[in-house]
Amino acid sequence: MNSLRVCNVLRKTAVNSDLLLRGFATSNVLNENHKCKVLVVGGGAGGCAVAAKLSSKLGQGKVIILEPAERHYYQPMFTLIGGGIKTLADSFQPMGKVLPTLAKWLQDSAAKFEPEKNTVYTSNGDKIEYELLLVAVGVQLNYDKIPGLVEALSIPKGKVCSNYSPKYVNRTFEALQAFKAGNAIFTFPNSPVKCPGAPQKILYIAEHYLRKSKKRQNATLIYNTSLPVLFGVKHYADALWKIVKNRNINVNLRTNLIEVLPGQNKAVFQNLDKPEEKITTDYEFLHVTPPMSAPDALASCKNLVMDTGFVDVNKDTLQHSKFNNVFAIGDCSGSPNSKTAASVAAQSQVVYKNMMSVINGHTPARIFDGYASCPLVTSYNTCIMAEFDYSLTPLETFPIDQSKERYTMYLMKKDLMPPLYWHLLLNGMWNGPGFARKLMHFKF
Ligand code: FAD
Ligand code: UQ1
Repeated sequence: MNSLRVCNVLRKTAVNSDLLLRGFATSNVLNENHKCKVLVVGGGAGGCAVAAKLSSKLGQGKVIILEPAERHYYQPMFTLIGGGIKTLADSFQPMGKVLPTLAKWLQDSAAKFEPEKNTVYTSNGDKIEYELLLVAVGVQLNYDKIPGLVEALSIPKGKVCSNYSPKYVNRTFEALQAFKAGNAIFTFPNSPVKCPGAPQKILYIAEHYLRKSKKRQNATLIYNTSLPVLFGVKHYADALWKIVKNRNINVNLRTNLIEVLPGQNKAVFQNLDKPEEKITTDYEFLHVTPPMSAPDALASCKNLVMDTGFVDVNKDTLQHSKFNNVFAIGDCSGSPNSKTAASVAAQSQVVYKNMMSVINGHTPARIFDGYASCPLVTSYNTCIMAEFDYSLTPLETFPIDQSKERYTMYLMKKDLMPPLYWHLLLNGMWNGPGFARKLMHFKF
């Protein structure tokens, strides 16, 4: 057990013991001071990938990863768990198993960023001084912002579910199986979201599930989205509109969930274009995508973030606009790309190369093109593989029309992406399909 773990044990003991509490409270003996070349805050997809690259270049002990979680989840699998295609146990690894061994893991969370002093304070009161900082804290799920939702999600075997959290994702397939007849409603919130395709992937999987289980004729499927469009990229939105029409799914744009009444099985929506207009709908199944935001600890450091709370970076280099020694990756970045693990893959090489440039006294030169990919699962055997850039122009890897539903793309999502994530991305060896795209488009 290292000294940090000993300290953590002592800290927990101190909470329970008056004697210890009084003994330690007057001194700082429990708080540690750490110094490092690079501090990576967050050991999710982006933090882990870049920490792997940096620590293998810089060597043992140069990189600290600050990450509180015991488990690292492969979140893109949550969609398939909701459809009963994978299990929760398939979706995670112990954090200690995925973080790079050459980096030092502090199992704690960032409570306060002080970029002017190159310092981060942790929730346990430790101080970490760095030369370079990578912010990779992802997004925060704000289930509590919708009155009645947390209560609805706490009802055992209830009708309300959400693929977005490992705490709730198992409820989705249970609720689908229990569904008999009535309204099945799927929501998209009035906030930035990670994987903006995921709220409708579960809609299509559920629709197919209801057909397979002969319950479809008793169900009314409703997709209520806060957005003014079905999908942000027209090429794929055109294909998705055909699907919802053919499969008799009701889509309500600019319609935002504002309250759940679990006792009455009713959901209240607001028309975002006419805020005084509220619509209350009965549900027998309700899949909620929660409002999301930048994590509080990050958003409260006004010098680091934009008005939205996300890190204020140059969208090309992902370097902070004020602090040259600070970078961001992934969902917490304010760069205007869709928040996906596929973007993280493409960003990871840009961020790594640009951080190494700063370390070597050069100006960052690598450019991120805004690449994002969203495998839009449309049934138990089809998927539209959406890929696009900052300008929302398709940037497709394969020399075929990817707006078509395909079995091959479904297999890629289900069977190829998980090992690619665990073995390549997290070890710093997957920079997205840019290379394959160039190769294939040249070849054909
Ligand atoms: P995360 O992977 O979320 O990691 C953030 C880490 O920061 C976490 O480990 C967290 O514990 C840690 N952290 C938080 N606060 C602090 C703090 N204060 N101090 C220290 N650490 C902190 N992407 C795709 O490309 N394809 C898909 O098909 C896809 N489907 C998805 C489906 C669902 C249902 C969901 C939820 C996501 C999906 N995504 C998909 C999105 C993808 O999972 C994210 O974009 C990706 O995980 C972002 O990586 P990240 O490192 O930015 O954040
Ligand atoms: C991808 O690179 C990636 O990162 C690991 C994902 O996250 C799981 C994806 O879902 C997708 C689709 C990509 C893009 C890869 C290809 C081959 C299109």
